[in-house]
Amino acid sequence: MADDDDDLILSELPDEELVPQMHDDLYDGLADEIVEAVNILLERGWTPYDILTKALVEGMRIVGIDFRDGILFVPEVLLAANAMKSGMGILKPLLVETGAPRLGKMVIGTVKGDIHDIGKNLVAMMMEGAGFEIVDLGINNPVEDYLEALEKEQADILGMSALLTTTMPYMKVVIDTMKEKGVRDEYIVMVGGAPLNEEFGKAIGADAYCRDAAVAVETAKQLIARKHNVSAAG
Ligand code: B1M
Repeated sequence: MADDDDDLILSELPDEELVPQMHDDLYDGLADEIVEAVNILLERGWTPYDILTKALVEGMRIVGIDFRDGILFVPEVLLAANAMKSGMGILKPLLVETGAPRLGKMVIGTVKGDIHDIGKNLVAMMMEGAGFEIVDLGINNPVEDYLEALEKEQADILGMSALLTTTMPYMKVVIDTMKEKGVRDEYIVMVGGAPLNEEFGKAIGADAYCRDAAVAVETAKQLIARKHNVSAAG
């Protein structure tokens, strides 16, 4: 945001100044600075989750407000997204534990017509860290891609992400198609994305709406446990 930041030495800033500086650097799409600051916070003993939520996700929230208000435009937001991804790249191996017993398998992807993937990537990352196996279909997925992957991967969970009010209704298309093909009850369906809410999740017939990545992990654990209990009882 400011030009007089050129001679700023990030490592000399205390946490309470470094974090707002990261929000500014994310806003300005400065990937190298974000990488440097993430490493500084890690060295200072911050948990990867706190860095993710307090520095990166919060910074992106601010970007979103100015994007909405017409202060930032697509090219600038793409740079911010790129900087966010650079930071997430460092945190990913730290969030994704190895050797944990697999809790279940999730196919996840952003729906047709929608290319937003940061939130979906975060959910995938956190789910993997919690012990789920993830098959990430990326962005812009038609119903056929979801159905094919669910069957091929023998997945337990379908996760769908949508960030646009114009693409979120496509989630219902996917769920309705699953019903038509008689496979809806074979899978847990979880949905998320900024414009969704609990009510929408219920209305389209999803098993759960997840407000954020942490909620997605907790919800998945609960629904998987319930599914296993039901199959054991049956
Ligand atoms: Co777009 N965009 N964008 N954008 N963009 C929004 C979504 C918008 C709200 C901005 C605004 O106006 N304030 C607005 C949508 C308005 C609406 O529909 N009502 C918007 C628009 C309009 C557009 C375009 C149409 C702009 C244009 O071209 N004129 C265009 C559409 C392109 C398309 O998809 N067809 C567009 C393009 C882009 C960029 C490409 C520039 C870029 C995306 C880059 C990328 O993703 N690789 C972009 C970005 C970055 C945003 C904002 C600023 C940030 C989104 C983000 O990454 N948030 C966004 C504003 C905002 O949301 N504040 C905006 C951070 C992320 C961590 O949060 O994705 O919500 P989120 O994910 C959370 C939860 O929602 C949840 O957990 C995540 C982690 O906690 N969650 C799930 C998400 N998915 C889940 C799936 C689950 C569970 C939980 O499954 C189980």
